[in-house]
Amino acid sequence: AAKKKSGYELQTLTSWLLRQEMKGEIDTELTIVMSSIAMACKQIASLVQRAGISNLTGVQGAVNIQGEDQKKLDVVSNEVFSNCLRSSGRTGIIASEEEDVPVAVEESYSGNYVVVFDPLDGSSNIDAAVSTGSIFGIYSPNDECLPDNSDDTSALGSEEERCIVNVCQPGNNLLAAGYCMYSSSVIFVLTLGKGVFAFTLDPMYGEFVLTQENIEIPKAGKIYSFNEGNYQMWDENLKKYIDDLKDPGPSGKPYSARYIGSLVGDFHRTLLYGGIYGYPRDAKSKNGKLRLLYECAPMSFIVEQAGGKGSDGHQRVLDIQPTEIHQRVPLYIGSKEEVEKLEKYLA
Ligand code: AHM
Ligand code: MG
Repeated sequence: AAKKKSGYELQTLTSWLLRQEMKGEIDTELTIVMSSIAMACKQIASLVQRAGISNLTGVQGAVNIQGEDQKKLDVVSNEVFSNCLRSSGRTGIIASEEEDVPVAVEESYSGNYVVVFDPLDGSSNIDAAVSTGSIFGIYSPNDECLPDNSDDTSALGSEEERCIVNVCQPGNNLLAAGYCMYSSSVIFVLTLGKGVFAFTLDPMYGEFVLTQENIEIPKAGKIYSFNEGNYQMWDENLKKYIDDLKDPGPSGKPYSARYIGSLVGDFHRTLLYGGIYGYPRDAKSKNGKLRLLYECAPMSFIVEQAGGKGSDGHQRVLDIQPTEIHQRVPLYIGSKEEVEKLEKYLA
């Protein structure tokens, strides 16, 4: 279970990051990228909280590349995230769930890191003030593909191709990943590849304060989180798995169902309480709904850092080599034993 920070020593995200830098866990550049992401999350938190007041509820009128209605807040959050990353001066390429293709940051502001993000996940919940979140992952440039300044870069094809190649990296290459949940508290969860840390936004000071260190997900947990409205369209072996979870068995206690419909909220609960979250493939959506780059890979990196598992039902999500930027994959994520049990049913 997660250790709670106790005592009087308050550590802000900024001072924690600087400490990681001093320890040599991250370089200055990455520290700056992380701070700019935290800044974006604070701005989005405030936009989400005031949405009903400032007329930011409802749809924008546009449809994104994936055929989904964009909410006003999807569009604004995307701008906030991408502006913060650009002005950090440390990102080279940014890729968003809400944009058609990844883009190179203009030269004068450009740095090295490749950042993928979903600026506002679960936005169907927004108009009812239910939890939402932002998700991000940070990669190094894919060296084979990045031109160095002196070389002729024409062999690399268009800039768009260069960006896509740099973004299509397997989750195994992630340097850092995290999310920010906009809920009854605003919580920023982060891994730099050495454990998972959570920071809570103190609304009084506007600072993220370290509240949990080295979070460990319970090995097992009796909560499942699936959109069971899709049950009829699921594969038979998945139906059998879910049916068995509902069987009270000798203990007389079946699993409990919890589903918000916001990956960040459903994942955060799973991380702390244990259990399993799933977004399966079904008869209509052969690869499920969630995006490998912006949702499944970052969350899988975090869950593994907490001792859990992230799987597409057959293999580690982090091992999947993306072939398209908006690629979808089925996702089963959570406590190690629960994900392994599910994999046995699907085998
Ligand atoms: P979004 O990125 O368009 O918000 O969609 C992703 C969301 C996840 O947060 C959530 O887990 C899932 O979609 C819920 O989908 P459904 O409504 O089909 O259950
Ligand atoms: Mg999303």
